[in-house]
Amino acid sequence: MKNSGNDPAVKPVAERKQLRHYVDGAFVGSEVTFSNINPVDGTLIAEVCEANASTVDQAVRAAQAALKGPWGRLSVQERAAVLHKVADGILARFEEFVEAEVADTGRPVHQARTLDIARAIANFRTFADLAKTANTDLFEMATADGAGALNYTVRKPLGVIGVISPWNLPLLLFTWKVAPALACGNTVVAKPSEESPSSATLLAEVMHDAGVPPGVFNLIHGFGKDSAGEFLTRHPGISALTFTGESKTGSTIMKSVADGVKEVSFELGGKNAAVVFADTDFDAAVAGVLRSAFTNSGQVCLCSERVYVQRPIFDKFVAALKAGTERLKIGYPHDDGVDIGPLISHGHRDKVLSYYKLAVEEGATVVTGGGVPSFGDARDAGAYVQPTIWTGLTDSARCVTEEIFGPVCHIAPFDNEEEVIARVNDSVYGLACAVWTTNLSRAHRVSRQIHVGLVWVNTWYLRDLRTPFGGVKLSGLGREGGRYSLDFYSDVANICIKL
Ligand code: NAD
Ligand code: 6OD
Repeated sequence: MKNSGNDPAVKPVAERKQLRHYVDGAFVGSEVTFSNINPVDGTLIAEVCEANASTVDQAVRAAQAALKGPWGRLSVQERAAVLHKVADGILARFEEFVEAEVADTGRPVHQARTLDIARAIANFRTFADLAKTANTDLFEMATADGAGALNYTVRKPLGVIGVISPWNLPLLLFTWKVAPALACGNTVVAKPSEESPSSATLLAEVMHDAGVPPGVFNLIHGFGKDSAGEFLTRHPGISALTFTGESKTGSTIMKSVADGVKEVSFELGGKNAAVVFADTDFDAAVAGVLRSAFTNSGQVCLCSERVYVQRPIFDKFVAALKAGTERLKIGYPHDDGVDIGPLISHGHRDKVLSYYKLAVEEGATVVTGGGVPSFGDARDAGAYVQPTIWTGLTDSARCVTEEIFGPVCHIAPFDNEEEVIARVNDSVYGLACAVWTTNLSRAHRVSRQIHVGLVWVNTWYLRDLRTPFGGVKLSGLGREGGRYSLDFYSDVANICIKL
């Protein structure tokens, strides 16, 4: 919700917590702000400044200038040392980051500690070390005069990188792009989601204290269309745009950057499958699918919304997943043992609930869930939904083909490998798949035939940051992770020396 600076319905600006932009080494405000709402109980967390075109322009110009300043003269070892200082800075303020992430999203504190903030630190350390130790190619070639030539590649910074990130894993996904961009010597103008601006603002403080030179990291807040996101994607001063979010936003951004022929890296939506073969370790598969369907209230792009279970164990699997789902604890982020928090917002809850309704209209059997939990306390003003399982839908049902991004999965039976591979691949998306089997040959055979960027066998969301990450079809463009990130965030040039 946007507020004008003089709106009488809200407290005077001076009395409200305000999240500001960070541009050219200084925190700056805006006249127009919007409200950051806690999805646990609907309370106001802060007012967030919304960057206009002029603020975005200042940020991009500061980033361009910083390329020519001290940052541009640092060796990769010196840059890596600065990024380790940033990681140290997050570690030093670990619990503040946890609380910021929890306030914006309502996720369980345990998850914020073990996944979100821990991964933000790992992102800085990993890409600092990778950049420092990366090699480049060398090709010796023969020439007609017999003297030969040497070709070697060098990686140079691309320039100013525009980073736009979503709300579902706010700091994890923000730093997943900011860290390698900086490690490669670029400067950055980054926009977190309007739904989760707090941890990125803390990161700006950490960058400042770690001695990142002014203009190297710039943070702008705001929305997408007609706001900071669009102003950034349309700005001629950026060299590349890296984006995580919905597929349709990716498509809009692609059009925005097309005139300038900017490089893009897109991590987009998914409608991921889990495939459970009858030979699986049954308990492990149930626990695994419980995790892959409901982690972060199903708001992970990698979550399994389509579960295919081989017919001999179908009924037993549905019953076990139902029992596991009904044991999940829905609650306050700080409750002991809480598994499920709210969705990010009431707007997103409306979308998820519209699919809960649609599933019934499409003929689903609701195995469990399907509604809104009632607490009898402040959480009733929050954005909670019940974790939900459906069976009985056809493969063409909208609830089986469209990304819902909530704590929900549909379980369908299958008979053989060939059939299930075809059904998994029959999707406009191609991000991730989890395969559950104890047959090693089958694991290899099936994994290669699934048309996605990421296959997990007997596990889910197990990450080695050196590996390529990304999707095919509507799920994305390009790969990041390890040397794939170094390649994207660098201008790779060949130098040919005639000997
Ligand atoms: P979203 O696309 O609505 O927003 C993402 C970001 O883009 C936000 O910062 C938003 O302000 C900005 N934005 C929106 N419209 C824009 C425009 N026209 N120009 C420039 N910026 C614009 O996505 P979301 O709702 O924040 O995130 C959920 C989606 O992200 C889901 O579809 C999920 O699958 C996807 N996702 C994908 C991955 C992946 O790795 N593939 C990871 C996380 C999330
Ligand atoms: O773990 C990662 O590096 C990553 N990009 C995760 C994306 C999760 C989607 O919600």
